[in-house]
Amino acid sequence: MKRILLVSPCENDGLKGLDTYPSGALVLMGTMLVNKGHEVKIVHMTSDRTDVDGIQAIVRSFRPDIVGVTVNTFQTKAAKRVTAGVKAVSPDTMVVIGGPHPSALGLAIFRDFSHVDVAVIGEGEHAFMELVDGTNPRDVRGVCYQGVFTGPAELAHDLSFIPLPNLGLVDLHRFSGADPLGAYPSMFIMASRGCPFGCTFCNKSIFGRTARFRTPEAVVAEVEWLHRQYGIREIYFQDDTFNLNRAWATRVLQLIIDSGLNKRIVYKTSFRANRNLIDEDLLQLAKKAGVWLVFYGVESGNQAMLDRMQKGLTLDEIRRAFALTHRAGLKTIGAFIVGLPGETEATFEDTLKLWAEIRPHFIGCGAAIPFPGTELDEEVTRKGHKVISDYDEYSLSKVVVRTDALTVDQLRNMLLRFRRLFMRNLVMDILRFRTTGFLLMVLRSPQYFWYMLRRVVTYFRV
Ligand code: B12
Repeated sequence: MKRILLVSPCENDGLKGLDTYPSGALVLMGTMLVNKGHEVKIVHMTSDRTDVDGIQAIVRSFRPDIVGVTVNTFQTKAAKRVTAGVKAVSPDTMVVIGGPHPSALGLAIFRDFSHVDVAVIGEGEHAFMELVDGTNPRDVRGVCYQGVFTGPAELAHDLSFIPLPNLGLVDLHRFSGADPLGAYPSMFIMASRGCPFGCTFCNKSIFGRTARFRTPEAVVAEVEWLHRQYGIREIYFQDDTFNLNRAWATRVLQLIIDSGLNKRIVYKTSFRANRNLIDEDLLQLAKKAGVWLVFYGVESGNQAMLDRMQKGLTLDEIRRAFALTHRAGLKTIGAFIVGLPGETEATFEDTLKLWAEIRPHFIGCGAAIPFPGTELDEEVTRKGHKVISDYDEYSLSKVVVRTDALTVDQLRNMLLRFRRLFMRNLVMDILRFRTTGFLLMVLRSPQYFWYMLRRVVTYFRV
């Protein structure tokens, strides 16, 4: 039996707010380790309000054999400090990192993370179990250590090893859920892995481009478990594309209806807007299954921009998907990216026009971020368009690249303009009861109300 400490570092701009959800990676691996008889502690620095001193104190008292740290590109600053801090108080503890950031960088990760013993590259649970079992990293596929990459690990074809999550390892009430919320508490499920599309801004280094699906029965068993065991009232199917395989999606939704879980839980999910993936029957079924909100990646209102980012989508398909979804009685979020290569004043105006036409109930609107391992990163680096290249400075609230036509200040102003327009519309929609369900939810949950108020205030900081 070993003691393992798992850490999700805070974001680069500090200990602010709450984490939306517990780290899927840490809950999954923590559960697998507990099921094997190990002792596990999970710390989310933001939600648990723990700084590096706090992590060191935990290391002193818990005396972990291994510390595992999950790292996405917005967590690099704290992740480095945590790995150094652990080694400072316990040099013999093995420090392992994994997640999108090291997976995209491979061996280059050690340039920044010199206190790390092993970096797990890509899908990592099996490699981590082997490391915990004491296997020499040399014999573990998919890891980097001491200047060596052992070669890519094979992706798991059969996802039935994924256990029911042990949320007893975290304090659920310290997580806000991804907004907008349909009910609280909210939790996410990854029902499939991988995405066959090739958007230039997306990093595919974890789950690759071949989609793999959990069985609909296993997915619905997890829904039931989360509700019964932990009182979860909203589930976010955070798959890259929940509607990629129609037969599979239909079966999941039908099982939710058959088991009555559509009456007890509400759902939100990510769909792609492609004509061959969306139709009225599927949307009606989703509605019946309790789905209240559908997330669509729209990105831009200019066709040449969509083509350039290899979105594999036309403006007409986007218009059709939003119209059908609203007709089925579902709410929508449209996600937009401002500042991808090719963006000009004119393409941005096209985006605003499309937004006004499709009228999503909510928007996600962020600056283009060149994550390592993406074509976007290659392009903006080649062109010298990155104004910030230190990952420790990356955050959701910063514009880090410019385009041929636009400066960072112009892009920042465009984002602010978009967000202001959206907020004005949202207020009008609430007054016109277009988002009644959302309003009721806010009133029913005072905790969420305060959270939303804070979000509105920070929304305009770009
Ligand atoms: C769910 C999700 C979210 C959720 C919740 C995330 C959470 N609490 O875990 C929400 C909605 C909050 C979210 C938000 C964002 N996300 Co997100 N999200 C995802 C998504 C779809 C799945 C992540 C997940 O849970 N997977 C399931 C778990 C099991 O997989 P995993 O975390 O990758 O872990 C595996 C390996 O990475 C590895 N591993 C990970 N950590 C560790 C640690 C150790 C010690 C070891 C050994 C192994 C290991 O092993 C795990 C098991 O195989 C991924 C895309 C994807 N398909 O991977 C994007 C992804 C992680 N998100 C991404 C981004 C960009 C964002 C946003 C910035 C989007 C935005 N513009 O708002 C925000 C900001 C997040 C933040 N604050 O930092 C990027 C990150 C890119 C990067 N280089 O960092 C991804 C990869 C999408 C992409 N393809 O570009 N996201």
